[in-house]
Amino acid sequence: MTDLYPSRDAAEPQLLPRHDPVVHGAWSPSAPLSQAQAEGFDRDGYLVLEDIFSAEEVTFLQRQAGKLLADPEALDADTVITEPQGNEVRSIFELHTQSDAMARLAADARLANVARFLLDDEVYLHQTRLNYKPGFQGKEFYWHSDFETWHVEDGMPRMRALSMSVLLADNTPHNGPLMLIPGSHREYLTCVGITPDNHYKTSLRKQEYGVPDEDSLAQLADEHGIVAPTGKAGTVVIFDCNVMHGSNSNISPFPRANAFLVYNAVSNKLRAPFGPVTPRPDFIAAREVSPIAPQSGALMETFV
Ligand SMILES: O=C(O)CCC(=O)C(=O)O
Repeated sequence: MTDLYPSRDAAEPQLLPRHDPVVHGAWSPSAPLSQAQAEGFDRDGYLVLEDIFSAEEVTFLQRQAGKLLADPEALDADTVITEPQGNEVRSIFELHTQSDAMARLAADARLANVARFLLDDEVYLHQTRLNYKPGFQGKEFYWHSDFETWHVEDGMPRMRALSMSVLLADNTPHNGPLMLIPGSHREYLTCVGITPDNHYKTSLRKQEYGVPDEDSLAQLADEHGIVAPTGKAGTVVIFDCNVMHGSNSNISPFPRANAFLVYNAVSNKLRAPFGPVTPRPDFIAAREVSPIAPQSGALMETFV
């Protein structure tokens, strides 16, 4: 099989063309997004949805996230990642298998139907995680394209996946909100450096391979600028699998907690990794495909 998106196999980085659509579905008035929203996602590689959850639902989600963070020892130890220089929780993976409420969130029709439309397929969860940036201590996530890693390390064949970041705390300009380079999703920036086996053990704390080079990042940022969508808790930031993104550390006193739900098209399920590595474990990259059946109604309804 020809690899349309080779990376980490050459001495110099390259900006290669994207071979896949961004919006896979054809828009019609029955689509779960307006035409302007669909066009905006296509153009920019991200989209912000505000006020889709009620205040009660947001409080419910915040309580659920609080429970996970309050007792990480109750979770599968592999799924809890601490900060590079410390013991603070940085990420909790497999939210949807460790919290029924988070599974319900990921299956919610307000999110899952948008993913199904944008990817024009049934969808399943490739990865879910809670990224927590405690006040003063939360560290950055360096610039990257998710797809580059998912392709090389996990074997995701095509660009037919997206992430939804559900803000579980207000994201302000000060507490390390997600930053994106709008339009960068149209090119594929290859990275330099052979990936060591079991790279994930260190990369989840601090990425050292699959890291874009500074000259190319500067070129992309010069061309497209950088945005950092902010919003109150409950806001959802949807972003394409290949958009360049990252975030700064949080030296403000205000914690930032965002749930990331990664939806992949069922037809784009993982194969053997494209890089010379053993596949990453299932809690980071699901190999079993369980198509989501979208659920309607308030998030808490299932739990009363
Ligand atoms: O939490 C963030 O700000 C960025 C996270 C991210 O880029 C990722 O999880 O891939």
